[in-house]
Amino acid sequence: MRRMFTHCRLVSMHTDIEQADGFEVLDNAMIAVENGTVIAVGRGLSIDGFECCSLENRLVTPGLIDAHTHLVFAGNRAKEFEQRLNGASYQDIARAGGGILSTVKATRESSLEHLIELAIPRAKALISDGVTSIEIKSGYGLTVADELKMLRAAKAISEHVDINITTTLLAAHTLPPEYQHSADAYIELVCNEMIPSVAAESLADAVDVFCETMAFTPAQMARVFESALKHGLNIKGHTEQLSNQGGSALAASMGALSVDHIEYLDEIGVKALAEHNTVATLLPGAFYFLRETQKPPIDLLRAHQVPMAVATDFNPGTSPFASLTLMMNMASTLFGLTPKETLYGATRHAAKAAGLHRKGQIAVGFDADFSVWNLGSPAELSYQIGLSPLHSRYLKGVKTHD
Ligand code: DI6
Ligand code: FE
Repeated sequence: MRRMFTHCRLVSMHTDIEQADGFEVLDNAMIAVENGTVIAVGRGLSIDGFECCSLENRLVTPGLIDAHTHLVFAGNRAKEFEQRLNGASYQDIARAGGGILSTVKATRESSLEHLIELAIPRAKALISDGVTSIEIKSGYGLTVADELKMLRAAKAISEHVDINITTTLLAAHTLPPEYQHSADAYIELVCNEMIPSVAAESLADAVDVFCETMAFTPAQMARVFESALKHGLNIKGHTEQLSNQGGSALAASMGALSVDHIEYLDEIGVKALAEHNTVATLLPGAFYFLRETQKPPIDLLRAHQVPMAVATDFNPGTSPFASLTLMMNMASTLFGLTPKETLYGATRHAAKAAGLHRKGQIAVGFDADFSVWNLGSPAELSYQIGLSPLHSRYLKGVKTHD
């Protein structure tokens, strides 16, 4: 299939962020696609041998990428939202057996089919926001069978809706009740049984760990990462969300694709991200919903030129928000990112965070995943919320949504 998209107002995200202040919008641009891959971009390309498709002077961006979600789960945590507003903290609720563990209980009790059924409308909500790729984590199973069930459910979503999915094993999310007094034994289970099973069945692209006083120590995280790396999986961390444990620097030094949350990251940590080319993934939904006051160190991240991704962290406990453009808005209003930084965060840098080397830009050699918008300028993407400006989406050059 050779297809030429004409009349694009193109925001390719191909230019390095350091090189330009404002958005670069190329009017009347063309995108040539062969077998799902972009083979030429620019003005005045020859259309010989191409099937032509005019995008009618609409704004075209790379398909948005949500690089951090917990889209597969059962139950909801509205009660805890209420408890927090009555004075309990996220940590208090977790200590009392609620929090992540209440979602674990509901998820364990659900069949694979039911988990898929619950996840589909969440994926559709992201899709209607212009998302073409999502990363989905496990972490609400915490047994070999239930973690595999979650990953199978995550992968199956793409059989029902047009979306590209990457999966991450987050078995080290919290300590399951069966291991309450033997964290190291649980870590052994993760390293010696879960990671090998997941790798053998190609059920995950990466392995994640929640490194926090209420979860796992940096040393335990390092053991999980060593096993992941040995099995050829990427690594990434939930780090410095509620306190500074030094997890981000350790994860970066081991080659993590990204470290996520990072409200409590210090300059030593920021320097480690810069040195190891690790993406800083900002999750403003969790910051907002937990009414956190400590902001991630945006100025330091900028000063050290650390790429920043923006993601939903969609989950029932700390970020029940299935809208990436809302997160882009929050990254601006709560953390001070410019609209341009937020679009990099939801495209090019998100691709890097998710290990998607052929996505996130509209450029030669990249997958032809793009979103077409009824918008005047790219800055408007994170400006108005709830008005569904998406016109259409293309995955590998094929139209998938109107
Ligand atoms: N940090 C978070 O914000 C999510 N996981 C994590 O490690 C929350 C997960 C949940 O509360 O269900
Ligand atoms: Fe998360």
